[in-house]
Parts: sequence; structure tokens; C-alpha cells
Amino acid sequence: MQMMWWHSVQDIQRLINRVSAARTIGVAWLRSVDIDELILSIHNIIITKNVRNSVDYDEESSSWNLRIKDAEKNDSGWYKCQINTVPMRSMGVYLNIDSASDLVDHNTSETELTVRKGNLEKTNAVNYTLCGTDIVAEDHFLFKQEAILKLLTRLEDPNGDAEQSKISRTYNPGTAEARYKDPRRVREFMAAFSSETFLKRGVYFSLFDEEHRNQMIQFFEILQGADSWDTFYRTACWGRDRLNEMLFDYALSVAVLHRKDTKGIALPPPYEVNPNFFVPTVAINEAYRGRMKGVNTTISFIFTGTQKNEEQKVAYFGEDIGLNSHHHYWHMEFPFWWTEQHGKKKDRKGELFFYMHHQLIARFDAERLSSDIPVVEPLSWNQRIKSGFAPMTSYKTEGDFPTRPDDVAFRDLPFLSIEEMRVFEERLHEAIDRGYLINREGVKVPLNIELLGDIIEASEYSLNPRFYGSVHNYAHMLISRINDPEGVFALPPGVMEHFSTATRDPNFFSLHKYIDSLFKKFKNNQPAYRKEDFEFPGVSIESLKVQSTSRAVPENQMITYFEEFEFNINNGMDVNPSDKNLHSKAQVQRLTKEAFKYVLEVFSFEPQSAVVRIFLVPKYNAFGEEHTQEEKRWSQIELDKFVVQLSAGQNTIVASSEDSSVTVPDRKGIDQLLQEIQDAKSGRSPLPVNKEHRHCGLPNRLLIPRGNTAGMDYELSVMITDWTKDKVGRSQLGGSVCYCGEPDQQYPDRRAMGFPFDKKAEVDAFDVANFKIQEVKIRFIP
Ligand SMILES: [Cu+2]
Repeated sequence: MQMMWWHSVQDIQRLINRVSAARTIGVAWLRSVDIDELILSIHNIIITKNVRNSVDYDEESSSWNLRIKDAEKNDSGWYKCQINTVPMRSMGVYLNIDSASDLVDHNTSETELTVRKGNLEKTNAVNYTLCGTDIVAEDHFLFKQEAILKLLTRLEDPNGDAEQSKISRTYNPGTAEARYKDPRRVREFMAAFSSETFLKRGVYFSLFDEEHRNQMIQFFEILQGADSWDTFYRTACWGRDRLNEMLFDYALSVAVLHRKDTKGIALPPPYEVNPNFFVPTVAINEAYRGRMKGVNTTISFIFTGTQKNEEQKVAYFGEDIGLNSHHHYWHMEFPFWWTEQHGKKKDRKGELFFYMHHQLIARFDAERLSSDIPVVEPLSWNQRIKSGFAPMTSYKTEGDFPTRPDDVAFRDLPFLSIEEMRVFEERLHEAIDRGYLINREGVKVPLNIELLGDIIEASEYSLNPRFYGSVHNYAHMLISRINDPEGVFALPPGVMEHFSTATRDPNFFSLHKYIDSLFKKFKNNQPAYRKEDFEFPGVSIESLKVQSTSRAVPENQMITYFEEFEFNINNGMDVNPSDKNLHSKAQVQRLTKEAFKYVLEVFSFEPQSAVVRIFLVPKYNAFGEEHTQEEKRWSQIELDKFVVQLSAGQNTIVASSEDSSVTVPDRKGIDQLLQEIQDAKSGRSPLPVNKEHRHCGLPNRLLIPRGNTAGMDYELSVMITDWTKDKVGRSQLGGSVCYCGEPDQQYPDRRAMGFPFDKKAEVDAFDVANFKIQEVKIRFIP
């Protein structure tokens, strides 16, 4: 993983600047020879004298491929592709042409190799190398990006954009059926839309409400089935002014995440589309006062509750707007209503439902321990809900999110009783105890983690939703509607009703701990891991340490702190056309960390591909007692997972906390997106487009728990296993793949999610040379 590329970056930058034309700058391929870098190609021009090299651009995957014909041992080494943006982006790959015999096996005369993002693949017809998927935005992409931002502006008002509103007036999906994959669906949707029961504007939309959901799905299906970007865009413009604003926002966002022609487009963050959901109403009102006075305002706000409420100590986590967004987008990438009609089957969706939420609980508990409060308790249908929640935020049009006091009992909903929940729970326990579930036809089906995730959520893949219910979705509704279960006050539902706001309620974590206990029971029934499940012969971890980027921090210590964060709340304000230029912002604190790196010394007997898995766990509980092995196992937080190419002998592996494959970098806000579009249009600075850009993913700032001022004790564990056995397909481990998978592809790692801590292990199983624990501290700087 050690990259040695950074030396002559400026020289290359100058060269690329000279060679390239205006805005659309291609990609340069470089090769490292000793400490120098040799330029192989710029754009599609070959610079090197090596005639075996060629470069081409693959439009489909937006990738620049370097081809090396008749590759030979001498071609082994580090290669790098580089994109001339500011800041410069580059990516290194190690090409290892060692086992010539392998290659001969595959192909006789011509030997070409495939290298993908940081990893080497050898397959038979294999070609080449992929230089990331970063390209520079061209006009058409800029138009799309801007169009999506406009479509999601001030959703309660008529569209303020002249062009979009003209399309909305003149286009009608009902008279353009031929432009959709399935004209029948367009007809059905148009009929539903014109019926009395179709959800009106100005009221809340809930995905959990079956009628709302079905209407949304109908609209989503025509967005998804639009035959081109143009049809898609026109359909969206049409829907923008006619459909319920929350329904429109949701359907459009899921479509943008799934359509091929919208890959790489950034959605405006949920806290800027709908600031009212996240910013206390008093702060919104204060910003209004600024508007009335005609001044730009930045209003700071704090997390909910007072110090009298223990839960307030960890509100910074549940109410973190980046965490809210992660949860929101995860459920958009893996909608429980998704079927093959909507697109590819989502690989390991049931297991991911378990694992992503399990990790949220482990992280929440670690934050609680940082604040000296005990871990969260699972909710139970037989007990009252201990902690209340006063959201202090509101719907744009339907008033405040209801407040729930401490210590209230569950209440039946008109269509769902608590007694039914007990029955569903009983049936789940039975399925787990017996190791099979009963499908719709009454046939026993062996239970696995995937099927269990599907029946608990329940997703459309549940084998028997009538029998097992929809425990997770129902539980969300039982909590969000607890204030007015019969609807006698016509209160809108609470924050638990929406994935974007759910984690703000501390009961989200109680609910999910309850769900997690079912998965835990299943996992504990599985045969324990044995030593041979973990072994990687010939590989040993000699040392492991963590180094902070600032020199003053001692080894094996990490630093966290709070920073101020500002975001745009214009969409939460009504606007008077005369003060269109007024700007309102909100400011809130958010947890962040200092960047650090893991440094591993690893010995390998032979050159091989290996996968490094890194976990962290708090050492002590809230009472200062060391956690048992069992407690530690189930509380492990995944920090990273990446592939390395080990050479024979000693290897130094260095990985940065910033490249973690559980996280995403900071989300771009509306202002930044608009600025970048402007800069690109005017030619000031090209806009880099990453078509693999993910919305789903934990914010990188939250990678590690807060820790405490004295320096809290944790154990860092690293396991290295054989990547050739674990990998699936030709995939790589990048982006936020650990919690969010890879869109449209198989989950790249064959092992159970959470491996090696997901199941029990025999006493000596971890006595292997490819596993190591290091004690570390996390110090919080107030
Ligand atoms: Cu969730």
C-alpha cells in the first residue's frame, strides 16, 4: 500500500497543463522507476518509447485503460494514473508479473494484464488497467447536476426555474407513453394520479404508509423507466410541481442513485433540502427575523435536551447531520420495497441490513462509554419506553414533530397490536432456534443471515411477511405514532417515521439493539470459528501501530474534537422575490478527528494478495471493568478493510484513516455544488466527476468514537487473510463498501460481514500469526 508517487507531482502537473486542451483534460499514466516517475501517456497520447503500451478510453465505464502487451517480469512495479484537477487526483496500482506460468496458462501468445484500482487481477482475455472513474465534467454533466439541484429547491413552492417550469407546463408523461420502458405503468400512474386518493401537496409523506409508498413506487417506476435523460428530466419537471413534495423528493433521489445516466451526480444533502427536519424551529424563526430585516444570517444551534437528560450526552452522535444522511441514503440504496422489477437484485441486502445497523449500535455504545454512560438497553414490548425525546424541529407544512415524554407504554395502532408484535417475535425466535423458517407455501427453508435480515426488516424478499410480520418497520411506526395512535389529534408522525431523522431519537438505538439481539442469537447458534478458518500460512504481523498526523501526539493515540459546521438553510425559508439574494445559514458542532495512519510490519513467505481487516473496541465498560471476550466480540467497530500486495519478505503497510472503506468524505453542500458548476462553466476550474461517488457511508469524521479527555482505552485488532480466497469477482475494496456494498455488483468480500468477529470462536482460534491486537487510546480535546 505504500505509495511512492508524490515526488514530481508538480512537474507532471505543469506538463499536463501544457499538453492538455482547455477544460476536458484526460488522464496521465505514470510508472515509478526507482525514485523517478516515467510518464507513459497523457490523454490518449503515448509518451513512452515502449511500443507495447497503449491507452484507450472506455466510455461505458468512464475509464482510461493502459494496456501492456506481452507483459514481462520487467513490467512489474508501481503504476499510477493521475487526473489533472485541482486538487490533483491520482491512484496507484502495483502490477506484479511474477508467476509467468499463470499467464501462460491463460493465454498462449499474447499476454495482457488487468489492473483495477489498486489491485491486480489476472484473467485470461484480460486486458488492461482502469484509471479510476474520475473524469472531468463536460457541459452535459454540468447541466444534469444543476438541474437536479434546481428540482430539489424550495419544494413547497412552485418551481422558480423558468426553463423547468416551462417544461412542466408543456410536457405530459400521459401523452408520451412511448418514451417509457413500460407504457402500461405510465397509464396506471396517470390514472392513480388523477384519482381523489392520490397524496396531495402540503402534507407529510411516509414510506411506511402502504398507500403513500405504493403511489411513490408508481412514480419512481416511470422515472426509472424513462428511455433517456431527456425523458427522465421532463418527467421530473412535470412531477416537481404536481406531486407531494416529500414523495417527489424521495422518488427522484432514489432514481438519481440508481439510473445509469445520473451516475456521479451529487444529491443536495437532506439537511439542506429539508432544513426544518434538522434545525430547531426556534433557530429557523430567528433566521426568518434576519430575512425580515434584510440581512444575511448565520444561526447557531445546539443539540436537543438538557443536562438533566442523560441521553443528551450522546445527542452529538444521533443528531449528527452526517450520520442522519448516512442512514437516509443507506435506505435509499437498499429500499425495503425494492424488487427485481426496479433493477438488479441487491446482493446480500438482508445481511447488510443486519450489519450496517449492528455497526451503528456498536458505535453508539462506544460513544456512550466515552461519556461514562452505560450501553443502550434493547426495547421490549413488555416494558415502557424509558427515554423520551423532544425533537424541537418541524415539518415544513404540518407543524412540529411530536414530543414523547419519558416512560411511556407502547400502544396499539388501528392496524397493528402490541400482542401481534409479541407473536411475530415469538415466531422469529422459533425460526432461529429451529434453524429454518416457514415460507408462504408452508415449506421449511433453512435459515441463513440473508433470509433472517429479509424477514426481520421486512423487505420485499421476505419469504413470509404475513407470518413473520415486518418487525423492524412496524417498530418504527409504533414509536413514531405513539403520541396519537388513533389519529384523534391528527398529529403528524414523529422522527422515527423517516429514515433521515430516525437516528435523532435515542429510541432508534434501543429499537435496533432489540433487532440486533435477534441476529445475535442466530449468530451464536452457528458453529464457532476454528483456527483453520483464520490461518494464513506464511504471513505474520510483526508489529502494528497507529500514528497521528500531528507530531505532538504520542504513538498509538488518536485525537478527536468538535468543529463548527455551517450549512445552507435557505430551503427552510419562504422567499420574497425581492430578497432572493439573502442567505440564511445554520451552524452546529460536529465531532471530528485528526487524521492518522496504521503502520503494519508484515512478513510474508511469498508474494501474494492479502486483505487487511481493522477493528476497534472499547476495553472497559461504564463501570470500569474490562469487557469479556464475548462482549468485545459483539462490540467491535469496523474501521477499515483493504487489499495489499505482499512481497516475499518484510513489508511495511501504511494506510490512512482518510481512505477507510466504511466511510465517505465530507458531503458537498448546495453552495459548494453551485460554485463548482459556475467555476466549471466559466472555465476557471474543471469539475472532477467521480462516477463511483457514494452517498451512503459513515462520515469519515466519525470513524472513531469520541474517547475522553484522559485518553480512553481501546483495542485495535488487525487480521490479514488471503484475498484470492476471500474476493468475489473482480471487485475491489474502495469507497464505503463495507457498510454499503457496491452498487449493481456483488459484495466484493466472500466472508461474513464482521468477520472474524461475527461468530463465536474456539478458545485458541485467534492464536494465529496473521492476527494482532494493539492497545490504543483516544483522547478527546474539548
Ligand atoms: Cu435503518
